[in-house]
Amino acid sequence: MALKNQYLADLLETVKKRNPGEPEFIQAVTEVFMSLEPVAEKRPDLVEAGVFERIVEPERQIIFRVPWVDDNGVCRVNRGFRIQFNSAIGPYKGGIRLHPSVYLGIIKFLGFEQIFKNSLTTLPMGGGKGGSDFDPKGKSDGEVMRFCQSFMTELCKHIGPDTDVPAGDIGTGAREIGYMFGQYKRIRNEFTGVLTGKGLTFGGSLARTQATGYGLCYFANEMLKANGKSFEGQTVVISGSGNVAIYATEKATELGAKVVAMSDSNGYIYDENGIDLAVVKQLKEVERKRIKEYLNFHPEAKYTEGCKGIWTIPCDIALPCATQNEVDGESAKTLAANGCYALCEGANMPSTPEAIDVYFENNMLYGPAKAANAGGVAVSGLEMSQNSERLSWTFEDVDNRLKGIMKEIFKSCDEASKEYGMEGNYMAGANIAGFLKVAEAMKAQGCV
Ligand code: NDP
Ligand code: 2IT
Repeated sequence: MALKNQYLADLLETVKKRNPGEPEFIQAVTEVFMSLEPVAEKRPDLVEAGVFERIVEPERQIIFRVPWVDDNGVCRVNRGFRIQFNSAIGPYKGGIRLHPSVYLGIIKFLGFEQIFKNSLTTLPMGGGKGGSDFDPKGKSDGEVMRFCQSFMTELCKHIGPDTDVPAGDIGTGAREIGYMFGQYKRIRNEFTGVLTGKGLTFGGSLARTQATGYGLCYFANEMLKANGKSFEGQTVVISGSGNVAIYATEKATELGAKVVAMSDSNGYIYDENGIDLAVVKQLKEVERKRIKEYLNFHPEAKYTEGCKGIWTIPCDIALPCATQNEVDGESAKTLAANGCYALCEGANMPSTPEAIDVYFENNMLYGPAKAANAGGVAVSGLEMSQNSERLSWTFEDVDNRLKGIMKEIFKSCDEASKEYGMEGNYMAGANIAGFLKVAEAMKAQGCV
């Protein structure tokens, strides 16, 4: 589908020319522009203020060398990134991805999405993202620590609790955040909430570990409720077996669903009795092993090599929680043909544009990432508040606030979709509602 609004179509061409070789970034911008066409028509003041031109250009892009010494004494080199995309409504905020596939285009698409997501949370956070092509898999704790220290040795010059507050993402969990926090504190000689997702003994928030997965289910629950459905008795397929997937499985199960499949980058398990989450937690959170080993505990389950086949498992609700573009048009068609009526995104941009078309063609309920997975960064925002007031709130308090925020996010998406004549299109609703708050702030602050 092409853009009908000439102004946005021309601007998209400029973005393509200015950012060659970054298909994921172009994909993210195209999707947002498609949703914003009615806004560009209705709000010439925002066009005049140059908001659209400015919002697609990062405020700052930092790329740096990350040298570290491996266990054999060999000097290794990775590339580090931090994209400070937009600070109109608050300090830059967003995770750090450590994965061999990381390059500028991935961090830019993630940073761009983060602007709108953070805006939707109702908390004062701008958009940013960072990462490296370092692969923590198969590395010793010592190697991971030396990498993290080297990464932070450069990054600490550019971040701060009122400037830019990184957090976890793929490959960055509590271990990595701990090492990075230690190095920041050592170099800057200050104990501040400069990172979120910290350990509970040094400023971390209760419920941050659970927040993205739980928040995803809270959002999905609102979407289901608004359409006369619920998780109760439903069969759910969840891709990934990392932080988001594990806590989505936990909450979906608590809400009455049966999760029958999970995956990692090697393959997927199908357990028709429902996934035994204690086994997955032990394998993934403690032992850092492959999902295939689930069979050692449940030989009656089935394991299949490769990721894509997970979407051929019949389900009512699908929750992709692994990575970008993991659901393509063909997988989406299979899901729909097998009776899947709702898909809610835990991962960032897990659906290709072709897949999204299929969801709408089949009247599936579609919960877009920016809204559905905002629970993680929302609780990061709550961690920042707790750090500022040097207090920590109870699990129940944080979880209740998270629930309230996800409810509010669903409401904003629903209302914006109605206001702009696209009722039930929560993707358009999320893009429009997320955009408008940032756009008003950018207009008010002038051409900066
Ligand atoms: P983790 O590193 O904890 O887990 C990632 C999971 O996805 C692993 O099971 C991993 O398998 C799988 N995976 C990663 N890359 C690929 C790939 N290229 N192909 C197939 N499988 C892959 O990360 P998170 O759970 O934190 O993140 C998952 C998704 O959720 C990401 O898209 C992230 O951006 C998004 N997200 C995360 C938030 C958070 O708070 N953590 C917040 C909002 C969104 P393997 O171990 O084999 O690599
Ligand atoms: O994609 C995301 O929202 C995250 N990885 C979480 C970011 C954060 O700052 O908690």
